[in-house]
Amino acid sequence: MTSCRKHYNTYPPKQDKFLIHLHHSLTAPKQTNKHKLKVGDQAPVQALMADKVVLLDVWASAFGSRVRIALAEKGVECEYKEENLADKSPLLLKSNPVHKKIPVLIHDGRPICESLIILEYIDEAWKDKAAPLMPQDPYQRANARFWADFADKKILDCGSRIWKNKGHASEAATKELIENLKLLEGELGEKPYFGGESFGFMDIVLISFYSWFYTYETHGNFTIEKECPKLMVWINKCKERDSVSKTLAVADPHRVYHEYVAMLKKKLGIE
Ligand SMILES: N[C@@H](CCC(=O)N[C@@H](CS)C(=O)NCC(=O)O)C(=O)O
Repeated sequence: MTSCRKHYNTYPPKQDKFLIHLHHSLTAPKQTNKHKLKVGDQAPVQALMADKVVLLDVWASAFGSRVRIALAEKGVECEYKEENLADKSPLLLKSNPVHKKIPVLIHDGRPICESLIILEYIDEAWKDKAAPLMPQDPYQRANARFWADFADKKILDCGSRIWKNKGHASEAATKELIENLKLLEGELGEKPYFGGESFGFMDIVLISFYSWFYTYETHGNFTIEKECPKLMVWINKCKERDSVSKTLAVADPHRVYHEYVAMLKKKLGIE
């Protein structure tokens, strides 16, 4: 528990430009035309409060990473608050009293929970800021939601069973994960991105797990490159984007393995 607390408290590291950017963006709010204060302005505080965005998160979380990627895609600045899951803040408990989990996005004082719901919220709340993340066609939107739900149900579950177990249980989980990744690769097909020509919702959902792929590959003794070469091409294409590369620089796959998973294993008493 102590090492866990120490671990969380050391984050974000001072040199982390991305998070410092997120933090500074709130302490020095941009004076957009909409919020520029004029002499005689009756509601300066509300003007500065408008579009106040806070993210309760944990650096290694795939669910949190996807929110950070979506915010970056939309160019939305936020105040980042690193949570200690071993000692959750009153703000987290108040903002997500049902699940008590990160990520939570707080927009103008109103909390939004569950990462997939947060992604759709970001897309709708800042629809004029950048290209839509969700497909425009209702059928394709339903399809994107189906695969996002599939990824969330299968990847974390198989991945966790890989590194939490040994022997047959770990091998079975590895086999299952590879089968699921192949299904996702099949859905991608020959398209550059899941939604077609442009990076969007389902890409954000799946690439957020990349931080954990190194852990799954190392424990499961396989490589995605060999098992799912087309998925690997897609991964590399996603990593070319600023939103993804900056997020993955924080949730670095090696750091997740050596620091975060090592901490969890110690906590769970796994050798
Ligand atoms: N379905 C949730 C999952 C979020 C989740 O599992 N968060 C974990 C960290 S990655 C958490 O906050 N766990 C704290 C707990 O279970 O007490 C989402 O998509 O946001």
